[in-house]
Amino acid sequence: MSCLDRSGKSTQSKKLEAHLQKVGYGKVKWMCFPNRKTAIGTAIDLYLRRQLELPDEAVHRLFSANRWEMAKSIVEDLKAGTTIICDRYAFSGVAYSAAKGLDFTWCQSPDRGLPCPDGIFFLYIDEKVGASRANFGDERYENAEMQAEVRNQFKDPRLRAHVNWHDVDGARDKEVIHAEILAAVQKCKASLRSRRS
Ligand code: NYM
Ligand code: MG
Repeated sequence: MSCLDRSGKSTQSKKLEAHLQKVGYGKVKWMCFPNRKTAIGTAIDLYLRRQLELPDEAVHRLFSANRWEMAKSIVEDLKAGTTIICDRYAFSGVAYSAAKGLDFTWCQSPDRGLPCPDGIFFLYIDEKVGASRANFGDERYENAEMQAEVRNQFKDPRLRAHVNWHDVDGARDKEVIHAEILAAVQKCKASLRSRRS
């Protein structure tokens, strides 16, 4: 899932994971980026909490390196038949850095070659809705102006090219959103199955 801050993506990605586990979907794994637990993730966490200053280009590369740290294990899990649900991925990396003024194509380049998701859910909310939600403003980027620019970047067709992209209105009831995501996941699974058979 890809999104603005406080759009409910963590809630939704965990709800999806719980549902798939419950219905016996096979092995399901939830993960998130940034993964703040790795060495690179520790630096990213400090940066987001404003305890470390880094040039925009450097932090962009760190976010990407944080995904590459996990790439091998993601591929192994997928090969073993595990379904991976990911709370943010490379799409957030490009949208947030491009929102700061970095060149869009330059931002895409370090993520080239990472495993590509079967479906992407972009939960969009008005920046005012995000700002009214709990804890908004604690971290770097959590201000209405930046969120509006990030939202703009998420509309760029270069981000959505060649991927199975879904825009999801994040201002609605949690259960309504969950049902919409679930229906799309089932459709995506059916089409993957028919392509493989
Ligand atoms: N973020 C996240 C980036 O700027 N680049 C990235 O590659 C990724 C994965 O980190 N404001 C930003 C978006 C968020 C922040 O993410 C932390 P979260 O999901 O709010 O913990
Ligand atoms: Mg956040």
